[in-house]
Amino acid sequence: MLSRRAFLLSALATSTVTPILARAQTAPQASSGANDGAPTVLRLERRSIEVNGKPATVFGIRQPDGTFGIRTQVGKRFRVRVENRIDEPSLIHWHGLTPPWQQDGVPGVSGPPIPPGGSADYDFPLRFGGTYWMHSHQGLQEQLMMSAPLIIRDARDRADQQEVVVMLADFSFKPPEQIFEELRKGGGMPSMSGAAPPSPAAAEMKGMGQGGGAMTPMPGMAMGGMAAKPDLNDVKYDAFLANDRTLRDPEVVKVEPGGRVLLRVINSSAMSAFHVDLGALDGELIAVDGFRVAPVKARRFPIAVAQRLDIRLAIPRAPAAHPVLAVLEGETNQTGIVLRAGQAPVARIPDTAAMASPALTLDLESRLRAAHPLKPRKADRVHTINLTGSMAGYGWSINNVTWSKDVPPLPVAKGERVEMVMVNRTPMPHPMHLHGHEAQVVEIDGKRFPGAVRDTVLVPPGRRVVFAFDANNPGLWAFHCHLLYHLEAGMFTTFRYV
Ligand SMILES: [Cu+2]
Repeated sequence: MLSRRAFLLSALATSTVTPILARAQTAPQASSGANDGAPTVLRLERRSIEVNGKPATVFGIRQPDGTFGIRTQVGKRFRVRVENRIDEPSLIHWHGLTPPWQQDGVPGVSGPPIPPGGSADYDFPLRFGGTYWMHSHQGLQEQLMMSAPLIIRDARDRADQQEVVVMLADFSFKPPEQIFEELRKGGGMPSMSGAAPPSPAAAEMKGMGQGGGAMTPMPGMAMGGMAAKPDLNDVKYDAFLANDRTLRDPEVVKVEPGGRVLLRVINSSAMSAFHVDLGALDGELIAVDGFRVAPVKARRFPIAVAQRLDIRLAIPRAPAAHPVLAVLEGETNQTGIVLRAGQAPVARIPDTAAMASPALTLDLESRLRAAHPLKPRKADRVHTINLTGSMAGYGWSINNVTWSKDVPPLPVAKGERVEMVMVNRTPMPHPMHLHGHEAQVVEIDGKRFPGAVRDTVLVPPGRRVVFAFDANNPGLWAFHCHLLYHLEAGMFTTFRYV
């Protein structure tokens, strides 16, 4: 046994054939006649875990045999039936995939949520492989771990390479609704959300952006007359989990001395960014958000909320325990797993690091180069996306507009090369997530370069980052900050084309 969370190669292709039950949110064209077995069933359930010795009830997305999420193969169809076995509506988003828009899993945008006891069917081709994940886009369910890995194997996966999935999460014993309520109340200052003009502080941030490249916000460092610290970690969590566990009782994965490991790190946290710390091991980053990059060697890698890192490791021949840690940005809290090569003792690892991890920067992002970039092309359409809002009243918005169903979608036309120019006018970093398209980072602070193809990019305070994509998947799509409580507060918008 690799671990209790290890993926079992599930019976994806069974001999039983069941008809696809059409549902409103299943695109008619998706129901092809292709007959490669029954759909994989994913059940949305409540489950119990133990966090530092205390019981907790969270959600889970599991197959009937207990497998968390899905591991499948590129080129196959994504044929899935989601069964809602919790007592509230839910809907699952296939984070990073490019399904027909009705199957994207965003309630109120892609379709209605699945009622308790109901189910929904999905069927679309898997055009590319990599490390993805799935999570509820309904309310605050993601905070309660309504999420799971979604691994699509491809030619990168080698027979002589052991796959290890590390799913990071932030955990609180407080109900998410209470967390949000407390953020909203925080200090009782008036709300800055809605159509309020940019605050002087925001204007100041803009000025700061000019020197932003050289000015890495560090904990405790004064930032242009703003608060002494950048705003990191709005929520004080009780624990940080790696595959459901803390470092008091970490997952220990047996690996081959001298063997190769492919680490698939998924940051499924609601609000927390980390630096992945490989200790004495040299890692080779080969993909971000599922897409290949020119390999980057390092022992520490930043990972923002919702991002993924594929890291190749060569395990030394000598028996040893190799912790793979994730240190919370701006703090010392850490979580992780242990790779155990041979009969090595596994020492207790403290759940705080000796030194605080710095705030995430764009240093790595600016070095990443897509292995398969978009074709160079002039943008046909440019949307400026000012990230706006403030901690006061916990109002977060895009272009000073707080999301509601009445906000018109951004216009896009089919076939266009679109650029989203994201400018952060707040003192908080925002991991921005674009749905349904292969997006590429093509500019940071005015410098053009063929950066990573990815679905989620961090925009730190005062910085400007440009996402380019080809409008090749018509529909109504979400585009938002992936910090759960920012999203809930209204840092969300849509774009549409036919
Ligand atoms: Cu945000």
